[in-house]
Amino acid sequence: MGEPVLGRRLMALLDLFARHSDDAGKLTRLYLSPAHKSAIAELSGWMRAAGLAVAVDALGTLTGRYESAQPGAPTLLIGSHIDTVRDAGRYDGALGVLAGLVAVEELASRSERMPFAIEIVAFGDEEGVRFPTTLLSSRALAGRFDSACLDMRDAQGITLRQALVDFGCDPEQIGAIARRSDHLLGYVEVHIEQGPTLAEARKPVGVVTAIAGAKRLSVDVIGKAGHAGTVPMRLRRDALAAASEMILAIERIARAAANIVATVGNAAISPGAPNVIPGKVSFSVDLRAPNDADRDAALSGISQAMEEIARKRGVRLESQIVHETPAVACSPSMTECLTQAIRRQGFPAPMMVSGAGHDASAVASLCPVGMMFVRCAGGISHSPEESVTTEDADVCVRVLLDFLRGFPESKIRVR
Ligand code: HGY
Ligand code: MN
Ligand code: MN
Repeated sequence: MGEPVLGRRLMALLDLFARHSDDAGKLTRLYLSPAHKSAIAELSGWMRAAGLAVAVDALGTLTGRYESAQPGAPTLLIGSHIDTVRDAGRYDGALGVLAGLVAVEELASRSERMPFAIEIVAFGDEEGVRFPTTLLSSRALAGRFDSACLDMRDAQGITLRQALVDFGCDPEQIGAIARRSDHLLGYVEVHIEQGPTLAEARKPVGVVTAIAGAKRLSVDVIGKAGHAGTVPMRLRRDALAAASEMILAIERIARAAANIVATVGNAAISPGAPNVIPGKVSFSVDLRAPNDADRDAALSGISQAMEEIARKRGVRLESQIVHETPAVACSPSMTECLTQAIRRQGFPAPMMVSGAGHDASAVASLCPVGMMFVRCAGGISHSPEESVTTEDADVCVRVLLDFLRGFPESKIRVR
């Protein structure tokens, strides 16, 4: 295998891109934050330098368009997200956007045009860390933006609507983001696996056949605050003790099921003083399964258990579903094209189901989606220890180029 020139370029861009963070000393890039703003400014410059036409939509999604040799040709989208979790790794999301950019840079350097246009898409909200929902930008692209989200507030009480205005976007233009499916060939997302399968199998890339569905709950447990020194234990309605029992019940129910994962990743205690019995606890529940029926069965068990605990402890339970993404199958033809490109590049193409959610889940309602996973060390992700090798970065760009050059003429028609 020759010098990993394309891999080196991709890793260099990823290292530069990782500087755009809202937290000193670690990588946190929240939706519509100053880091998001500076990230799309730098990415726009790289896109323009490669000859792409750049645009930012009303939700802050950045796109870079590389025209086809044929006017009016359909468009292939290549994208992922550029927001991150808190104290994140630098490859989750950004890898898929920048791998697409490096591939188009290579085409442009050879003045090579495809029989379709290519648009690199950098979605601003996939993680759903800042606002209590997720996939905002990709759902809007698919014409499924829920305007009720505009009134959602972040931890500082800022509404999505205000955050968009502060970012320089016009919420009134969100409806214009939706794409027409008849001009799209499909959407390809290159993403780190975020699991150990490829690392254990010693394979650089894999092909995703399906993406697990997810439901997110926002749970409030309302008890009664009181003096830590004077309220007898038998008279307490301790919101934190009740929430803790609920969280252990959630873990027990998920462990008992074969293919369920449940996570309580966020919790807030109020009033939050060491000498005050907690009056209210709010926590998130992230619930996933490869199929929606199993996930919903687990959700029903969890809801019953929480209600029983609330009754027993005399606290009030308020639980609402704040986000739902159905399990999604990737397009068999896009999957086949990716598989063939991987094999032409001389690598095995293991088929995989993604336990992590991705923008492809939202875009799948708009056009055929395909996903390629890239090995990450130990499967570690959502952590600064997340890492990818230059050689695997090189493989993913070369496979992407092969996929583009080998995209079957028969599929290149305006649907
Ligand atoms: O949570 C997820 O699965 C994705 O990383 N946002
Ligand atoms: Mn991701
Ligand atoms: Mn992620």
